[in-house]
Amino acid sequence: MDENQQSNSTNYENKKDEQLEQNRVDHQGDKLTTNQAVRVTNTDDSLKAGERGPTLMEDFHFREKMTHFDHERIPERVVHARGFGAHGYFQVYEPMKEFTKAKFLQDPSVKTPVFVRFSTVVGSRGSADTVRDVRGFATKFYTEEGNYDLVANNMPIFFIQDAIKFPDMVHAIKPEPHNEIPQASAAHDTFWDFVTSHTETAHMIMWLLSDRGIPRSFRMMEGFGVNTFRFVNEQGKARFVKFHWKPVLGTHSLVWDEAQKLAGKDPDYLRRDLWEAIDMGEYPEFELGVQMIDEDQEFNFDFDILDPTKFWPEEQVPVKMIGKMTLNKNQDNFFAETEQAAFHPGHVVPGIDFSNDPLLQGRLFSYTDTQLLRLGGPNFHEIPINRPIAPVNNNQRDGFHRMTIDRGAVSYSPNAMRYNSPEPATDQEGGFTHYAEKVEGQKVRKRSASFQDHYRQATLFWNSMSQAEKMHIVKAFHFEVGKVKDKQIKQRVVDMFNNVDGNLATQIAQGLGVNPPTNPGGTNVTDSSPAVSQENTIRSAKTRKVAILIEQGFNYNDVSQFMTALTSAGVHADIVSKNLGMITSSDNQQLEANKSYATTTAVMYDGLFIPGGKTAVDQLMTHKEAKDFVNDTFAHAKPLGATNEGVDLLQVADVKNVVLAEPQSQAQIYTDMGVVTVRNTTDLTAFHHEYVDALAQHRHWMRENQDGKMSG
Ligand code: HDE
Repeated sequence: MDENQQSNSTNYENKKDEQLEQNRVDHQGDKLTTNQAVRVTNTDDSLKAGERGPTLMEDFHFREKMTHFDHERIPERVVHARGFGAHGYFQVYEPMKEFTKAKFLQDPSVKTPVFVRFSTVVGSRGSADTVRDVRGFATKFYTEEGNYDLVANNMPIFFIQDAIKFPDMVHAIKPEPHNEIPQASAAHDTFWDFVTSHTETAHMIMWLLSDRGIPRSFRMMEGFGVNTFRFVNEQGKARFVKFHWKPVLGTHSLVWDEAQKLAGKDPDYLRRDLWEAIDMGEYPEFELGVQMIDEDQEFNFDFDILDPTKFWPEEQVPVKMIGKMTLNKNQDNFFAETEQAAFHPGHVVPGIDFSNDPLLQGRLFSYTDTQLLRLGGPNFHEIPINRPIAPVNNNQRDGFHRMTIDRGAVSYSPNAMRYNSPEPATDQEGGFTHYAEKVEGQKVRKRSASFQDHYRQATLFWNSMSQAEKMHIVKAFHFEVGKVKDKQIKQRVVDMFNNVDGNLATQIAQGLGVNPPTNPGGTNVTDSSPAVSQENTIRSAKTRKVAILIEQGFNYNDVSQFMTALTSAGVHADIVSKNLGMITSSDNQQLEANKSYATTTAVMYDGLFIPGGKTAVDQLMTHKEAKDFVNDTFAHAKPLGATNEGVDLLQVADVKNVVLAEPQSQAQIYTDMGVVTVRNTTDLTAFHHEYVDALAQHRHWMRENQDGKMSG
């Protein structure tokens, strides 16, 4: 890379930020004004005829302040209402010329600015982050050739095959209209009535009820473009393509009990996690991958590659990693950026094109349509977060909230008065030429016979799950369908999923109090796709969060060494105690408890550590909250560590069937099912290694099913 290139690319990365900068205001040291910039002397009292008299209409400051407030809300998104955004950049690894002419996928030195919005689908804007749901993962690339939006989800398939079913599906899953219950949940009659009337949903239900439905973090979530697109190269050669985001930290999930508790303890859990990570400089990274299928291979699969209820198993169509996205800047203003961002799967650039996937085709209509209402008119592309960096030139004019001041008399095309400006571009000049796919057919309202198999990939997914993942799916059925009131619908669920796997259906029936299938069934699919199991993901302790429980008289050496070890492993710690403030150790050193039982609980952490110090541990043993901390951490299969007398707390809590360091054991480290203990030592280096390793494992599922106790 020569110096020029370097400086160009650096400039490009900053371009969106520079553009946004023109709209940013800090109000630091300014005088308060009206929207007409007239200075205001008092904003606490309205203008009255006498101190106890009526407010006067001429109080323009009151009128303006109140009117603006009255109009502050805009409609929330009809789906994906709750979301959270961040800025960053994307860099391609190597030129993708062979496959696509998209300019932002050619030069590894160019950092293309991006804005990403993560979301849940069903809940309203104020709903909890950790509900069971699909997560949206929408990325706007501000490329030199215009905006490209990759509007993805964290599951690779969808509930339905044809977009015309989307309003029905969304009506069924949203709160029931007569009483608006339940919020942000699929656990109700109308949804399962819909599911059992549409067997095409079977595969997506398996994903939704799997651990994918409750991600640990937006930073630990895969993204999938779902629909089949096309890559088109300079020569006009096209390939079918599916897009993937793979998180560098691996794909990890919460367990259901934890997700439910978090919804109450910290409804902002996922947005806070993202915000804090970026704030601390731990920039989330995602690799962009593509699966490609040549046009002449279209019919070589035992599923239709245009069917959005099917994924392309990575073992059959490998994912080629083509670049990486880094999120390195938090938004300045939630409303201006996250709330006003308008994504659209039809925002493509030359080199990326559509397929006839019927879900995609319908999506192409819906997004602009809904944004016209939500953002109040046809000029929402001018809102700073939506504005391309590339220049916008056309003859569109007027409409609500027009910002651009188009000069001159001409606003039509072609024109002679302005020498036909702005003039259509040729292919060579970067004009978008639609892929010249040959299309012919009779007008029919029909679905292709190749879309008829609704179960085989659902079986494939089930076969790919580990024992723990399978157990979580069954438990999720018990919760979701257990909440359904109509017994016939419950029975229909069992009967429908008997087509996926007889054993699964039998287990579902057990928890629902309905009949197990008389003839346990399933498809004839026996293979699996290891890539879809989260057991096979990347594991890392980096950016994880551990709670350290202390009381007066704690062992300072145990804590300080542990904290140093965590820091060097990239792990964060909170000191938790009954009360906030300074806590004194057995050797008179002080540490500040930055969290108390009142302000935090075990579900906020990835792991727990209990240091020694007899006086401290004796007190902890009398605290119900300390035992709850241990029990929840254990039940949620998270790593537990204890040194010296700290182990005593585990012994009086519900840590069952685990080998722990005994009081007489001399410096021997015991690691059993993610519980790491040691006694009678001050040298803790090896203990720290074991603990960080247990933390990197994310969860220790072998603990589940201990005397029937399960967390999921
Ligand atoms: Fe969306 N979807 N969707 N969707 N979608 C919207 O557009 C729609 C689908 C996705 O952070 C809406 O601006 C139809 C699949 C994301 O702002 C709406 C169909 C995938 C987001 C809409 C689908 C998505 C949306 C609501 C076909 C994964 C949030 C607000 C049946 C690839 C974007 C809005 C953001 C948002 C329609 C299916 C992803 C109503 C008709 C499949 C991530 O236009």
